[in-house]
Amino acid sequence: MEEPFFQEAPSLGNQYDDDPVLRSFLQRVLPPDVLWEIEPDLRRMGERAATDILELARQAEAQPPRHIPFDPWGRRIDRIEVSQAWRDLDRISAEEGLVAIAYERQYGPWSRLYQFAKLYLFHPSSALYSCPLAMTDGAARVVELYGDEGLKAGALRRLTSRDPAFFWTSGQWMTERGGGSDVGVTTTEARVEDGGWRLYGDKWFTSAVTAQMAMTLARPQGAPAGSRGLGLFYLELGNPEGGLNRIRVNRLKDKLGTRALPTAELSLEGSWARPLGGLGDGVKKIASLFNITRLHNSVDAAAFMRRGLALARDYARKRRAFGRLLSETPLYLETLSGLEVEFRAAFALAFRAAEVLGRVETGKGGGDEAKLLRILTPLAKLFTGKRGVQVVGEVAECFGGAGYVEDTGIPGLLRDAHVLPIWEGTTDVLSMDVLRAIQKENALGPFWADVQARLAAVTAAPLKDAAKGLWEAGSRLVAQGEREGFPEARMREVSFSMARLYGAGLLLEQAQWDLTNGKGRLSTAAALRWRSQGFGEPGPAGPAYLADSKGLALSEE
Ligand code: MFK
Repeated sequence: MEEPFFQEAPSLGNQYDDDPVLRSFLQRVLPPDVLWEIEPDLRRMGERAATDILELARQAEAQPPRHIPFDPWGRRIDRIEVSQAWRDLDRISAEEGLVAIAYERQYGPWSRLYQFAKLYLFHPSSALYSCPLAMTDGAARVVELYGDEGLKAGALRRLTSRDPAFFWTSGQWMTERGGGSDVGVTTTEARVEDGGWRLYGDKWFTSAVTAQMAMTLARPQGAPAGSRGLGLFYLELGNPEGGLNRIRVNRLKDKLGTRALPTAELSLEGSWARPLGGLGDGVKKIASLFNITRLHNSVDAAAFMRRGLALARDYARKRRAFGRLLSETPLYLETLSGLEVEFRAAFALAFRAAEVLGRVETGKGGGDEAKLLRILTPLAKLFTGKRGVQVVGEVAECFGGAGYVEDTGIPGLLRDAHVLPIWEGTTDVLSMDVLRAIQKENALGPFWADVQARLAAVTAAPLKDAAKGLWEAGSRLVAQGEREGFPEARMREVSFSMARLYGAGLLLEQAQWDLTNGKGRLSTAAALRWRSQGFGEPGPAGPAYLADSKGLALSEE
């Protein structure tokens, strides 16, 4: 009798060794002695991400958090029960220095790249423990910028500790019922009571509610409306008696994905808090936090794409259909290669932004680099988040029906990826942030100068024409913006064009370096294929065009 047919599950190897894109990028940008020092650690994380950490993530997903509002005797306790695996992920995050590396700055401006490379390996195996770490990192940056000496000696040391018993994570409570985007309408009030500040109001999306502290926005009594009247406040979740700091947990959200991550609706009922850096300009201050979390989001998006591709690639070598392996099927390979090119562009953008962040925050980048970072952050976030969902969706299809079956793990990946374009600002909000960066910070000039610097360095024969074409397309886009300004209605299109243009420059730069170093066939193919997608200048957005858009959007003739 013929053997019954079973499909073989895809498996993961060492996630560092199996990632030529990451390794080649690090070889290009890091000084050799830095790479030599950190590589064993990355390789170790690459192994753990495919073994013990991955197993903890599976366990954490299988045991989602629970809200226990009352004790058996009727007292309100609002305890959040999480799995042992979730607690282990917290311990490992501290031990591995996933936040600490960035603040120890042992490798100066390259510490950020080291940290983000490690997080990129960790994230897709972490059941989104990467989310509390992103907020912890952002909170550490805010304390570094605006905190007083007490907070620096207290909270900052904890947020950046490698000792699991001392390590704290931080939440970031920005969203209220009035919205996650229009933060200026925050209604939580800060009142002076008992010689300090107490907060009253509701917070609608508070992830990582098991953190020890949080950064939040509140309007001091009598302060003006709008974002300038808001203050940025630090608070601790616990009180000295072992209960909560006058915080009521109304419920945990039942989310599409990120199921291991406790996200709550909270009421602050007089929670003790401290303002950071004076009372006003809350949105401006919290921007230093969400600019960090937005970069985490970008790196996480690239990491999800890469994980999906690693699984699909392994599957292609095992799965037979129509008498041949998928890895011998031209159309399947074409589809996968297109996804790989998307991933490479997303990776390049996210890690370039991380590289610039490292330079700016260690004082190595000048004013123009700060402006470059200002615009790269929303560009990287909006582009990678959106493309992350698309690539992971395609990956699910690569598995056929198996990609739709829960315990293969693929649906979980797809659900989790969907948070990327939403969390820390939607695609439209970020497109408007690109406009803000252009109009308020004059960031278009430094952006274009940086693209040009990359293109000017491309000298290898197979790449030169592409670089020239890009230069021309980029010049037209920038000239149009400088001449006419960019209309709000076209900002998504403009932002994606800018992201694709910048990504193209980065892919060419990597290909040039690879060719100079005796490799580069694939990075050349990736750069040329990416380039061939084109970068149209945005069309006009006059009244007739906008009226048609509205009619189509709202189905109004
Ligand atoms: C991982 C799992 C997660 C679980 C599920 C989560 C689901 C999602 C839950 C959520 O709700 S996430 C939503 C997170 N929300 C955001 O990320 C905020 C989105 N909104 C924005 O980013 C808006 O653009 C913003 C609130 C900043 C706009 O506010 P305003 O009141 O219109 O601000 P305005 O006047 O433009 O800016 C105020 C100041 O901040 C200005 O400085 P000045 O006072 O000097 O003029 C701005 O330049 C500055 N600013 C704004 N954005 C900035 C910035 N500075 C630096 N970087 C930026 N990005």
